[in-house]
Amino acid sequence: MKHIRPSRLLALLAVLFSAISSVIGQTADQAWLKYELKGRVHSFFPIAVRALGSDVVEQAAMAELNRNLGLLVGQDASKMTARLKETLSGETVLGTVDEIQKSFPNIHVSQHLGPEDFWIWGNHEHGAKQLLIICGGTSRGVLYGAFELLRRPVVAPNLGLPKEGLIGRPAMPIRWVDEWDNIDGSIERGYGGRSIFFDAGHIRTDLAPATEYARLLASVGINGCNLNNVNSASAFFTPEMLKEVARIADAMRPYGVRVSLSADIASPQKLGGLPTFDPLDPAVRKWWNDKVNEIYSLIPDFGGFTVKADSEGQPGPASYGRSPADAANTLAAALAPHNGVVLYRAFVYNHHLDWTDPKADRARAAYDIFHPLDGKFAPNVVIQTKEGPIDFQAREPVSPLFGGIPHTSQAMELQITQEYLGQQRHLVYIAPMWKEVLDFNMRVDSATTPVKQIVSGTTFHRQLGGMVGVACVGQNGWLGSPLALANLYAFGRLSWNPDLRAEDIAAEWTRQTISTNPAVVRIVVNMLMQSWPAYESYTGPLGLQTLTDITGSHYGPNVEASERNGWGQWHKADHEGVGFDRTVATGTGYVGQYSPELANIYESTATTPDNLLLFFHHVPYTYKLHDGKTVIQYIYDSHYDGAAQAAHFVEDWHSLKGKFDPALFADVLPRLEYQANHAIVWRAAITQYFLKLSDIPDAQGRAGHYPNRLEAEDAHLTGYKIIDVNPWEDASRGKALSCDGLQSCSADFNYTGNPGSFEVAVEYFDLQGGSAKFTILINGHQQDTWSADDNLPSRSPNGDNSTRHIAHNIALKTGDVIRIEGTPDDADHAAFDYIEILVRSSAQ
Ligand code: GCV
Repeated sequence: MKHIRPSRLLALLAVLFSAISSVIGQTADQAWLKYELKGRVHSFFPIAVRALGSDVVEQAAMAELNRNLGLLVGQDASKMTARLKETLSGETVLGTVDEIQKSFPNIHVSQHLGPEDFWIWGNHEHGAKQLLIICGGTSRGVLYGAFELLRRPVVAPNLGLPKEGLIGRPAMPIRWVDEWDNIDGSIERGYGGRSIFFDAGHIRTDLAPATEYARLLASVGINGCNLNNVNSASAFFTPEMLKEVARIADAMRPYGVRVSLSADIASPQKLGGLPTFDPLDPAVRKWWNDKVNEIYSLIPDFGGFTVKADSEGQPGPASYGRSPADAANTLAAALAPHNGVVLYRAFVYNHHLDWTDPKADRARAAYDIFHPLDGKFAPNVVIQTKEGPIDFQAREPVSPLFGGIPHTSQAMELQITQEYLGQQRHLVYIAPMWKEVLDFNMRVDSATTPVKQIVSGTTFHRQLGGMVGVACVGQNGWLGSPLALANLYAFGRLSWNPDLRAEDIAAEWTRQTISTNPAVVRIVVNMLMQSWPAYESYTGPLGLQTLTDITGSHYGPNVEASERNGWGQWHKADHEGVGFDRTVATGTGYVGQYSPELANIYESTATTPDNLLLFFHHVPYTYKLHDGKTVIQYIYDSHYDGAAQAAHFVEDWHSLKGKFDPALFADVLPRLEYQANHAIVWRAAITQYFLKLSDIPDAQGRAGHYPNRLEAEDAHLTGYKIIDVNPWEDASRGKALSCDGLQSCSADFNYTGNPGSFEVAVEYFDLQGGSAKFTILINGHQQDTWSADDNLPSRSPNGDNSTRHIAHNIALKTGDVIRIEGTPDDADHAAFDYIEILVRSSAQ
């Protein structure tokens, strides 16, 4: 961190303390920094905490420790009585290497601390002589050491401090989150409400949540935050806006989080009025130099730029026949004198590919474009590559680019926000996927070269490198769903130490966030660990990608949305078979982008792992996987297994009732119930789609057979019209009912089964643009009523918004009339698909 002027320091201190003391709407305590949780408070360190330096980050570290200690004794440590202090005597001292050495000349301080490293050492004495030191390479190291100390009793309750002290150092220098916030306060792919930074073209007045966010980030070692959407960046570069952005930098600085901005390559033309944005044009270079100088005059520790160019409609150097290296290096030259970096995204591809060309392949793009440029990038350029070659799908192979640019610094980009993974409405803990990628051996030059060592800079001896997580936090509990926060936590922990295990991180997070009760930890960790496999199973298994609506919501099932368009997410399913031939021998040649050992594995169906089979190969439905099961049967089975697993999450959560914060329990339960139901929507859509396409029945007789279902279009209708649902697979038999232009409509079903008490499930479409009302009546008597007021994507009935309401304990006898009455509201036409009469009672 650069030297900061005293006046600025005072301003920063004011920010820090106002953030801590004022009443804050959204706080880091709502995530995992819950010091009041049993098991978090401890007497691990003496309560008299002293920071040797006045640096704002060191002060933040001290404040954090006092916060925890304050809860230890039920009061603020700074307000404790002398007697109490005497009882809990000794001293915890914070400082940089220089500060500690100066104050404690007799203590041998480790000389090898990098700027973000820390050393925690205790003299193992008791009483007044007890001394605990948190020493950092710089004040940021001190801060990370403080958070380590606070986490330790939760993470490693039985471990004391080793005699020689505890050293901590991050595995990689770049540990950033990206926000895709727009200047109007909306967030691209954000599922946690509106921006904590921006609103209506300005920076928010109250930036306390930004400080709290920085605190949360720092607690897991994240040191950078790129604030704005890569798709709408230029508006942030006006002089007025940059002054406002400096306020965000001030708000986050106490926690060592440097801010950076996405840069639009066309800014010199769009904002500067130049006739060109050719990166090699001298006037363009000067514009960038001046702009960067202006930024650093306002934000001396500015991190740098993130660039999306020549991608999905964003302007780029290709307009002038220039390469990404030309563009990146122009920005890098402007940033270099200030120690700023360019994170140039490898997500560059043509989204107007010719789907009729068997050789066209989007997966090839990053490697085809960036591999030839290896070694041509300035030292402060980092190529930021998504973990897979397509776009954060349920499963993809690891991007071959990680092994393809050994002379270039690299960062791995991953998504914390669950764009293609259930958008935070589904529980999907992504750390196991990230771990698979980090541990994946690229076998560069036949050596052991796991991705984690490539992106940390170790393998190819690069100074720079790291991990970037697209977080898209908002005002609604950061990520909009309590359990989704495990992903933000895991991202930070893995970027600090990619050797950690996903299940251990899950346990750490659970203990800090939910409960330290071993039974709770076991069940929650199990749910988290099962969640990605379950999601993959009920969406797109075998490397098919998510099978969602890729041109729209990216949420519900829509198998053909990926086909016959230029976006290149094709899976090439037809009557005979499914999968994309990317082999060298007969396909697009993508396989050849991997090292020879990996290419050999992926080139053959026999050696390709089943879970990626259809990403690399086109095979008949009757092709047998390694365990002898056919591809088509696997598709059926995995969807039934995945949906069963999702139903299990509800039961697991129920089993935890009464064991922790009832508000958290009550918040999460309906989310899991929703997920279990949406998994059924997915299951029905994908299985009936492939059943129809392949014409091969499910050997277990499930796909296409729904014995408990009563189709809405078979009912006796009053007002309701039968409509075609698009895509057809998102509704039972492709049809549903819609109440168009009437005050209310109804559908009557004759019950012909045995008498008893049942659950009646109504599968309806909760459309945007209104809250329709539904009522269930039996023989004219109302049994249940509810509003379709969830916030699900789309205004047309489809798998995005297909959801269900379950009425419990409904007594039925043969001949009863079950009536579903729908009352539309505005654009929500009370559409529904079917009802199901279920014996199972889940009225828990
Ligand atoms: C910011 C996907 C997302 C886009 C995103 C893009 C990217 O295509 O759907 O919203 O744009 O990735 O990473 O640039």
